[in-house]
Amino acid sequence: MLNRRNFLTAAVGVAATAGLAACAKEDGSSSNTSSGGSKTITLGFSQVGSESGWRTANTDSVKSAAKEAGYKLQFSDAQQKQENQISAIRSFIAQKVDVIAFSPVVVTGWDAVLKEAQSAKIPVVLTDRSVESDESLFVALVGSDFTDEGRRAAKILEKVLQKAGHKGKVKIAQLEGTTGAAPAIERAKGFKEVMDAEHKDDWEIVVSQTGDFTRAGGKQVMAAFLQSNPDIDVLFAHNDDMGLGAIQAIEAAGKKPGKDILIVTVDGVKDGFIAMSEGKINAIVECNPLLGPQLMEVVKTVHEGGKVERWIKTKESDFMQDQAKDALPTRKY
Ligand code: GYE
Repeated sequence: MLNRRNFLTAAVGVAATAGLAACAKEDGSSSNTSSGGSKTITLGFSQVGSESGWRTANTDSVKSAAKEAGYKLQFSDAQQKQENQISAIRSFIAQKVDVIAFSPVVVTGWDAVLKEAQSAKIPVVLTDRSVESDESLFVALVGSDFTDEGRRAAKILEKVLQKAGHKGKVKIAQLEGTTGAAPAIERAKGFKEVMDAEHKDDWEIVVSQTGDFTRAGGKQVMAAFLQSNPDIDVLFAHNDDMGLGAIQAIEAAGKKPGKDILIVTVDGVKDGFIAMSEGKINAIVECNPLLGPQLMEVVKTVHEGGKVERWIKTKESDFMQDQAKDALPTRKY
């Protein structure tokens, strides 16, 4: 996975792979030529699925940005299954697309298919999530710093606890994202980092399990958490959708979300903001899904054999409950 330490070393790999992109043009394996001599870029994009509001917004952003850029987009939805993403990538290679972009459902298991893309001289751009692979196998990542999001969640929880006047021990339930996915691993890591450094004595994660980034998962797992640990003070959900599902479970158990159980989530989708404006979520760490325009720029540069930054991040903010109502009308997703 990308981190600040290997950021620079990786830049060397970019130059090398950007060179590959140039080769792809020279040897004619990119075959889409439109009138006027300029090439229509064909982009193969393998999406994770449609598990959350974030994902829907991300898909819309990719599709509309590709259209705007005038690219031919081959879009494939993997329904949260790695094997579907691997077959989609293989089919993009067989079709000789110009560039492949994908949002890897989990971090491991990509080397073989990425090597096939490299042998076919098709550059690969990661979007949203990273992989644990040989870094020469992809040119760039367009996506957020999930470890930092985890840290931000812990920092904003400090404010939430203070505002709620919570004193003493804090029993935390964590709803994790998809097991093995970069945002699940890294959000948990960033949160724990702050917790271990600053709240070793007062905060404790008493239960932690995956809800697979879905509302249904969040609801089901939270119901089980409440059975085993009825005295939970805080819920940290790795995304809004799981938090929204958990709210239903909390209400069904006769408790008040946002009061009896303080809730911090990640993403900042509209439904999350609505729940926050109703007082049911206490704070949201924003993770921007509108990656389409930046992705299209990277695709163009890579296709032309140019250099791109290794990790392209978007600007994100944190929101407390009292900001929800004002922010709601201008939320774009
Ligand atoms: O937080 C979650 C989605 O990878 C950042 O995936 C993305 C995450 C997002 O299902 O809602």
